[in-house]
Amino acid sequence: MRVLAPERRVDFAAIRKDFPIFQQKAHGKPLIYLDSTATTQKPVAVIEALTHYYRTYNANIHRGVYAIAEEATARYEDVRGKVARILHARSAHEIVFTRGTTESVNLVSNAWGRKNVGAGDVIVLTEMEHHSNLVPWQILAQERGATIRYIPFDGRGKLDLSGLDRLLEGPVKIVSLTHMSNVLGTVNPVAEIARRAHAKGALVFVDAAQSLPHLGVDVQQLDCDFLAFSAHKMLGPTGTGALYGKREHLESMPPFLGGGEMIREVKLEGSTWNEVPWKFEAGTMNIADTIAFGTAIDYIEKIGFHAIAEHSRGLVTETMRALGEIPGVTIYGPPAAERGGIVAFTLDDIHAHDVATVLDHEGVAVRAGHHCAMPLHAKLGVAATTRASFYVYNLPSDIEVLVEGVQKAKQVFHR
Ligand code: C6P
Repeated sequence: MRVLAPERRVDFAAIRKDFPIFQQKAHGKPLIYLDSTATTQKPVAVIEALTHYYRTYNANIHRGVYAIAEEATARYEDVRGKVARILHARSAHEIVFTRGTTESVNLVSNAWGRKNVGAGDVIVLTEMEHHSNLVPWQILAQERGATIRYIPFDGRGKLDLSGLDRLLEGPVKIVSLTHMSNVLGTVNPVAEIARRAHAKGALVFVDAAQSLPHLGVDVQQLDCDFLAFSAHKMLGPTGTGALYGKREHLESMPPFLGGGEMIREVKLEGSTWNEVPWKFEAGTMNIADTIAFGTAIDYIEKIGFHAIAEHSRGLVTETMRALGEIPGVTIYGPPAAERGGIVAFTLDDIHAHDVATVLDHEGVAVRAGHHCAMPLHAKLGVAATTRASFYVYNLPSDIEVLVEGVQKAKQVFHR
């Protein structure tokens, strides 16, 4: 990766060359990957970190006293420190490795939720949540006899906070919300919501699956109690991610999964737990992928979250302008200046899957459907949207191909 030195301007065209997948063709055309919200592509450094682990120091962590086991343990724990650094956590003890955002939500809804949420209690979510930050809370509420209240979506792209104080009245135990919508790109005012929730005695859980990769986050500035993200959405491998939790919460929670390594002492009569965060890391963890995620963090830090956010904003601005000029295109969500690198749209009454199929034949990979946000789509009044999303390897030329493809879809379906 080359970063142009004095002006600190990032050469995104050079960055693209670090991603081997772009040497592939799709339907004989150059691959234009516009589905980074689903998962990002991986730079060669991350792919090599995986093979380097398996080739040279593959061993289980926290167990062996031999050299390669100690190296694996040190490198795995080193990533915990990197995650704490990018999140601005107070300590690496506040970082629990998980399989990703979904598992992090389930960890808290089970371990914290079963201890702290009872009959008649209230959980506050929003109408723009991904199913991963909705279904686990629904399961908890059903099991405990709690109720869920939803911060409404204003229909144009933002949360309607006018009734928030009323929603926070009574035995509200937790407010859980997305920092950045995976459909609209909307960036929610989490710090303000956290301040108002804390004033009423509720905890705040932040789904940062999209915001961390696109904008960077600061857990102390947000003052959230928990925060979840997935490594695979920020250049890392699949199957790993993390939960941030304020240490006092993690310490007061019972374990989520039982098994090896999460214990201090096991007797036939009962067991005691390891200290945090290892209390929540039962069994053999995803060692290789977590270590390679550390390489992804190094790569991202060289670019800088600020540069990534600026780059995405530029691409989104141009996409919204160019798509907006095509008759029949409806773009959902707030103006470009108020969103991350995501643009969801419909084209006349052509089904989103049909639009995506035409684009696929042009080499353009976009996602079509409800994007695991069915309640949000119900609010938008559409069953499905076509979604283009960007990351560090996308260039303005990708938008030209996207726009030509959408025009072609219009012709194909004779509208
Ligand atoms: N959204 C998308 O295409 P996992 O699957 O655990 O890594 O992430 C779940 C998740 C949670 N919250 C938000 C805001 C998300 O965007 C996602 C994943 C992908 O939109 C896959 S459905």
